[in-house]
Amino acid sequence: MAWALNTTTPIVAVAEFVRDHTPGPLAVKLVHLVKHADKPLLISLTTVVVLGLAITFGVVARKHPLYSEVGIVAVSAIGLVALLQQPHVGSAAVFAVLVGIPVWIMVLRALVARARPEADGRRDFLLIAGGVVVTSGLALWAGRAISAGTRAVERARSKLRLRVTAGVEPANATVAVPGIVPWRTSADDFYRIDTALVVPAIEPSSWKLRIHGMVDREVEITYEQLIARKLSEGWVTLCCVSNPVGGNLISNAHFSGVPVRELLAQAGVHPDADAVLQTSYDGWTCGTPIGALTDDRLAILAVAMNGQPLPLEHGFPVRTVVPGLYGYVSATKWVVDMEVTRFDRFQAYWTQRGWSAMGPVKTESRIDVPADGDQVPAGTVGIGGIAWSQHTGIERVEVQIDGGPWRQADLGGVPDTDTWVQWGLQVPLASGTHHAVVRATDKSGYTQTPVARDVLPDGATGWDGIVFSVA
Ligand SMILES: Nc1nc2c(c(=O)[nH]1)N[C@H]1C(S)=C(S)[C@@H](COP(=O)(O)O)O[C@H]1N2
Ligand SMILES: [Mo]
Repeated sequence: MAWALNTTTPIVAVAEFVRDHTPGPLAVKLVHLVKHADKPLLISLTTVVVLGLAITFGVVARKHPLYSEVGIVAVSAIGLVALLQQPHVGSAAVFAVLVGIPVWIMVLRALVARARPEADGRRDFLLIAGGVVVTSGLALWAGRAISAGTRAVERARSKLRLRVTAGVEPANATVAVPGIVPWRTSADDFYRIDTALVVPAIEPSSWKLRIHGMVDREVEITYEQLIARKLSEGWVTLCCVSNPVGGNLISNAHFSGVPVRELLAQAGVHPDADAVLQTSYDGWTCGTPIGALTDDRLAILAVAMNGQPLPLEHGFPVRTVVPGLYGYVSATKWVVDMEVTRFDRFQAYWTQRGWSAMGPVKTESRIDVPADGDQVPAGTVGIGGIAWSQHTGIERVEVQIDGGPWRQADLGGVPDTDTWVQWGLQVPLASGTHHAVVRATDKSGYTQTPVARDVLPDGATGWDGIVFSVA
């Protein structure tokens, strides 16, 4: 596949190898907490390590050429193993490593032989410079190849004209407390979580999805065939399982796509199957309960978000969206494969690292205003935020101030149960320090537990609280 040439490079492959072999809890820190900074960081670190090795081999080559040559072969072998573990190995990258080994060794031999024995300092310099040039060249080539691939796909994306809408926000979605996060999240502000060190660049014309496993007949569908079908649309609030209480790994947008249920029906799912193992173009996996993909909810192969083709970092050209489930068990970006199977037959990327196989979203609420630690003007104080219980719906939100009675907040409008809801209330408060906590009750009658639990293994619980002062 031609486009695979552009995104897989030896340096990135080694960095991804490191990522996948990092122990679970640390990997979460890397992927989820450092967020975007982890990606350039890991790639830069890998480059620095390779650079250090190149310099070391150069210096060692002067006295012990054999050691340095063995070192080069060993490091290149690690690079090759890392590359071959990638789901879409570009032949250019493999070629670069295979050709790189003899070239690097020959360059070192030539440098050692050419420099006059009495000019030791100069020879060291040449050997070190050689290593720096080799590594920098590799890193530069990697960077160029990646951005060329991304630009080509951005061009293809900008030419698409999809028959989708941006959706209309419910008239009363926004409550009268300024400072709450906007009800619709723009593509730019939408939270981003994934393991991809380099955003996959997939030409729509090369994309296809394969549905196989415990089915009567395999289904293969291209991008062109997918967007030619009738598209379903709706508002969905996506949430990350590693969103802590009060956190912002949650966003709401209008999505358009083809119901997964229709394609599964076409394939004919066997009655004893209970899971779909989804795989992304970059080899990430997740397991989704078949029930959530075949009932009447808006579980779709999404092609657009807020009326535009998906941004590359949110899964272009096609991702899965399933209301009511955390992203790590459902929302596969760059999805290319769905295997109908059973939960007792596989483990997916995060379940291998200690996270729960099942990931229904937990009912939660958050205070956006006042911000924790704020000082607000004297008089009536506006308190507000969001609450969510996707696919169950929010029935009631209550706020407790200074341990007093629970006061019911006003709720903003929602189109259905799949989105977050804004809440707000106005409270006259005396000057001084106050604390407030919030709790939501969902439409099943469940009221959020005050028991604080961490995000691992299946999502945080507890009440969000703030301390603020009134002037
Ligand atoms: N290919 C791929 N898809 C993925 C992930 C990933 O790492 N790789 N992360 C998942 C997780 S944990 C979440 S919370 C959502 C986040 O989607 P977003 O980045 O569009 O908000 O994507 C899901 N889909
Ligand atoms: Mo997530």
